[in-house]
Amino acid sequence: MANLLFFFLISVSQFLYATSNKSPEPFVVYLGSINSNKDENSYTLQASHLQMLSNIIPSEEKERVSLIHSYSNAFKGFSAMLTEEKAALLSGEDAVVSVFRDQHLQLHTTRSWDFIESELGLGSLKFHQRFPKDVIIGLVDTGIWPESPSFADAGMGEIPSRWKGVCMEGIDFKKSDCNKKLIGARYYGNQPSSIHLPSNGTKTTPQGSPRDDVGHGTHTASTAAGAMVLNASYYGLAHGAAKGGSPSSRLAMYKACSIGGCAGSAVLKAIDDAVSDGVDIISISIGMSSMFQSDFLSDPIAIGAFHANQKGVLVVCSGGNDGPDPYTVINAAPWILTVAASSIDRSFQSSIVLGNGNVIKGIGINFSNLTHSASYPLVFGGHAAAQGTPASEASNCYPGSLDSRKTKGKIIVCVDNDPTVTRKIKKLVAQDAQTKGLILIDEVEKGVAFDSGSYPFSEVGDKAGVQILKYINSTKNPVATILPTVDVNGYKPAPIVAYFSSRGPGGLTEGILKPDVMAPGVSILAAAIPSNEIGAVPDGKKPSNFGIKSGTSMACPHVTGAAAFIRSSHPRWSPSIIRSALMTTATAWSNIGKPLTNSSGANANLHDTGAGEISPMKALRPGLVYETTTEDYLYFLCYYGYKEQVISAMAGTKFSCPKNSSPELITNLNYPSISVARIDGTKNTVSVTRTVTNVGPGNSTYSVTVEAPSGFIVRVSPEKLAFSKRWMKASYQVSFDVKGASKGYGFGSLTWSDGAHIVRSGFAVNVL
Ligand SMILES: *[C@@H]1O[C@H](CO)[C@@H](O)[C@H](O)[C@H]1NC(C)=O
Ligand SMILES: *[C@@H]1O[C@H](CO)[C@@H](O)[C@H](O)[C@H]1NC(C)=O
Ligand SMILES: *[C@@H]1O[C@H](CO)[C@@H](O)[C@H](O)[C@H]1NC(C)=O
Ligand SMILES: *[C@@H]1O[C@H](CO)[C@@H](O)[C@H](O)[C@H]1NC(C)=O
Ligand SMILES: *[C@@H]1O[C@H](CO)[C@@H](O)[C@H](O)[C@H]1NC(C)=O
Ligand SMILES: *[C@@H]1O[C@H](CO)[C@@H](O)[C@H](O)[C@H]1NC(C)=O
Ligand SMILES: CC(=O)N[C@H]1CO[C@H](CO)[C@@H](O)[C@@H]1O
Repeated sequence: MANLLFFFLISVSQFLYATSNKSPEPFVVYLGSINSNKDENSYTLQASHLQMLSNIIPSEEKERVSLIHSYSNAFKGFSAMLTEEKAALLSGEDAVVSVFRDQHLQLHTTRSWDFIESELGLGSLKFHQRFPKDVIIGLVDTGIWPESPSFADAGMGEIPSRWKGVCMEGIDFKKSDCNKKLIGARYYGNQPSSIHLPSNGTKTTPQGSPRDDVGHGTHTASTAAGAMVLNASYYGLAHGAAKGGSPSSRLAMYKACSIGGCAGSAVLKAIDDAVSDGVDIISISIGMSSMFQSDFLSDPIAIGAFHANQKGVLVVCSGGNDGPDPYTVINAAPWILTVAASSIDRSFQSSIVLGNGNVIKGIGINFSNLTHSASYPLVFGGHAAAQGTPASEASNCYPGSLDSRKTKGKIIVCVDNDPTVTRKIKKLVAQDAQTKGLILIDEVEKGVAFDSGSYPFSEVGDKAGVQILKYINSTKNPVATILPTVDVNGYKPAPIVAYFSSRGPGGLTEGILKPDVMAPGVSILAAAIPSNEIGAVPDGKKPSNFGIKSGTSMACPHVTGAAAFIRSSHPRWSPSIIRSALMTTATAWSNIGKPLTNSSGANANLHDTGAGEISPMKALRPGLVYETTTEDYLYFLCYYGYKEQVISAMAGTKFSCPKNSSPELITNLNYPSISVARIDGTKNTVSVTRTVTNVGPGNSTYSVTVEAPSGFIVRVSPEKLAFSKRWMKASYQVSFDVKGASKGYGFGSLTWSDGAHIVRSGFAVNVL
């Protein structure tokens, strides 16, 4: 089904291309690495980009206007308005690696899940600020609200001299809005107004300012590195000290996105600038839809991240919100740290008291003024249909389906059979029908608390839903009330995989196990822009400085913060060492000591969780790490099937692929996890090589244990690895014998330990 839809959309879009090839559209022309031997710099490169354009477009004047961005810092290329025909001409040139349509990327938080609350996952860990090393985090996002207390710079030292970034002024944004915490801010002109938007944005974005008018960038930035703010809460909920994962780190905001999303060409420019400004880590909570996954060479985030990585900059990305179907994870290139989202151990309960005395634990955030003592008539939406409307629509709280004479002053119960009508819309429909409150029955979404502002709301699962409907059936005058929201800490089990979190395997290659790790992404409290939405601010209160949001967008900056924390203590560690440390120390267990589960309570697998929930403290001392070099990634590109000429352009130097390059070899990339894309029935075994580097005590001996799925015989050779000094490397082989295994993916892990360190690698093996 998913595949059919995929092909259908591809052919529709091809049809659209065919009909619109006459008018110019934004394209990205990617030219590979900068060759410093050839005296390539910003000036010479921009001139050569214009030259390339003028060679194919006759008029001098026109091409100047049509150049949108010139990329000349971390890699080279440009974006420009081109017709399909000119784009095809350019892609035939020797110097050109790839030419692709500028794409529309999405923010990885969804409006329908909007705000929710909780203490910051990492903020709750007691991070010490004793590590002096400055780490600079760059975020490619919707901008920043500099007045937020999370971006105060009290106690921060001088800005490191290696910083070359700027604080751009713009509408409602002054140089003085930057400080020693927020050290840089840039914005990019071509927000995707020229690109087709999926829907009509509700707000107009002032163009030309680093200021955040969406709230996404402010939230992610404060999650990664917000200063400690005492007494933070969302109108009293989730009260406590809020701070980012690495409160001592600096922030630089690269605003390439607005409420409608981001232009890929602007995201590329943002990465190009961030690398040359001197950031250490780039955090990107955006991406393309999993329906339109592009090849690595036409994916702006993959291209930008490749070159950032080449320059020693770690790129952390959200994996997307298109779960729980498989093959939905994006930003899954092997040089990216890809993040899945989990719940945390906090829940927002908004209990429902039925007239028969039963109390049902619902989930929701409300700031209503209903009182404990009074109760209100209860009505099922399906029993309150407007004339001529099917009960099935009314039971779903569809727009226009309710008869307000039957609902006025009552609490209404609706089901959620149709994901196209969001909770926000159902709430508006119920409010419009003059109801007192809404009880929504939704097994899947109930795990992600919905913020209904000042309107009473609670959400329950199927079981509790049946109980409520039975009660309504059982009596002539059913009544109920919705009790105040309370935040429940120590909620168990936690973490669990968020239902929306995108799942592996990756659509482009199954030879790399993705996502990499999981981090909190449900009901996250972090800095917000002041809300001007009607009904969002409780009566008599000032708009909150904090807000609650959900999405892999929120999970990504938790990992960014954790990575900054590790880097501040190990300034020499490369991006791949930091990733390995976070992966091999991640936990696969919940707070009840059981394996991680998904939101329906079934055991989660590695395509849901990656290596598991990050444990930043343990990641400081991983013992052994799997290093992956730029050269390894170039081999990956060979195995994936690109031409040597293309790979050489990306490398910035002549690169030769092995003769026998084939996709099966991707499994041998020295990654901290293992994925075997296919073992066919005739071969039965496959052997994989890995090399570990000792970053722990010099003199240590590790031995291996394996957890294998039934029917698998997994052998590791050698079974012991002895190290006599730090940075010493050792290799081992794993063989998977699947003669007795059932078809499909089997999951397991192998763990090296010296008694003090536990170095765990998950494996996924697909038996055909
Ligand atoms: C978007 O909204 C604007 C103004 O509200 C309107 O002129 C335009 O036609 C709308 N576009 C689409 C695609 O609906
Ligand atoms: C926190 O807020 C409470 C009431 O909102 C107030 O009484 C208290 O003094 C505040 N504490 C700090 C440290 O600001
Ligand atoms: C709650 O507030 C609304 C207006 O915000 C008011 O119309 C209503 O009467 C109030 N209800 C109670 C029970 O106080
Ligand atoms: C409630 O009663 C209706 C018929 O009156 C029936 O169709 C429905 O299944 C009942 N619901 C429950 C939950 O018992
Ligand atoms: C949880 O996992 C089970 C077993 O794999 C699956 O049937 C179910 O659909 C999953 N639920 C979600 C929400 O992913
Ligand atoms: C390393 O460990 C071995 C065995 O525990 C011990 O014999 C040896 O002296 C140690 N070497 C160093 C340099 O600590
Ligand atoms: C119905 C009701 O009592 N509303 C509650 C909504 O949540 C706030 C915050 O917890 C409570 O103060 C209200 O009483």
